[in-house]
Amino acid sequence: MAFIFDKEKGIEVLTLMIRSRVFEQKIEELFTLHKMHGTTHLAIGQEAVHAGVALGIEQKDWIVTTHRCHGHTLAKGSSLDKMIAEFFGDKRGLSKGLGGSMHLIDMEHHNAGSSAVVASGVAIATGMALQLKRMKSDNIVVAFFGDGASNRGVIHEAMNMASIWNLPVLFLCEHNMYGMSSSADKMISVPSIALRGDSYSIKSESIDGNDVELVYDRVKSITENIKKEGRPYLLETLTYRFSGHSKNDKFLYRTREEENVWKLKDPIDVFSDRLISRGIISGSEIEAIITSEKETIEKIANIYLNDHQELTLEEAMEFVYYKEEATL
Ligand SMILES: Cc1ncc(C[n+]2csc(CCOP(=O)(O)OP(=O)(O)O)c2C)c(N)n1
Repeated sequence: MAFIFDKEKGIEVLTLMIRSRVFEQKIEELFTLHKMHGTTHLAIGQEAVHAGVALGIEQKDWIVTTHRCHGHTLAKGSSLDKMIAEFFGDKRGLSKGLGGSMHLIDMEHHNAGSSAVVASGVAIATGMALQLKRMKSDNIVVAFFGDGASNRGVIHEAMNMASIWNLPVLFLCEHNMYGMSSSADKMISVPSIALRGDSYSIKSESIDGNDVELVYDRVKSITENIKKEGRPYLLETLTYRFSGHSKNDKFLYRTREEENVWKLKDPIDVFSDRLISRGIISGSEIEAIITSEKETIEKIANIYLNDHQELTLEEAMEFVYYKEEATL
């Protein structure tokens, strides 16, 4: 792999990936201890996709995420503080404590949010791309979706429309090998989801989603092309969900051997080893980053554990029936 990041950027990217990992480990702990309620979908193992995409697009480019949205949201720039508050159902949270883990929205950071309805975000993203085109904006929208979602009709309709209307949308398939307990190789009719772009005359490719520099490099160049040509693109990133589908997953649908093969491709280990071999950072410096990130997250979590503030019913109703129109 070519040298993509310099020392400063390399350490920034590694720190972001570590932050995402330790954040999700803490969230898992808090859900297990019943300090947080509802359910949660972790993306441990998929951090290279989140960091690579968020850094490969521009700050004013939009993302629309999925039920597995923590990593996308963090990488796009949302505050850890507001995210953790949201998970606690606290009114200082990103969605004022009304959304929880699956419904994170942050318009300030050009994140139009996520939904529990699988694949629905792709239609929203395509509509946003239409509006951006009408506004003659030169920004794009990234529509995240999973391998399971790739079989839903709405994605096919969205790709067809994006193609005939020349919309600036990057269809970003985060192929983590499973849709709940269903293995992708038993559920998908083509050897590569990228091939589905051909049906809609959309250029596409499939890449290693555990290589953050590769994801960054491809997303940067694809985004520039979408802006230049005004055509959509389908990028499939191959990765693996180390976490369960949601809390209480017993992993009965896959083997420990398979997991161990993927553990050798852990995106954080791969990138750490690469930075160490380039002489950019040492193993003990990486350990220090992990410790510092854990301490920061621990401190923030303790604030909301000890001081819980919910919206009143009146405030919640006012928020739900929000009168101002959202603008792109
Ligand atoms: C329309 C719809 N159908 C089914 C579900 C139940 N469901 C939640 S997540 C999920 C699997 C999605 O798999 P994938 O798109 O691969 O994303 P991943 O969970 O792997 O990130 C399903 C079927 C849902 N939330 N919405």
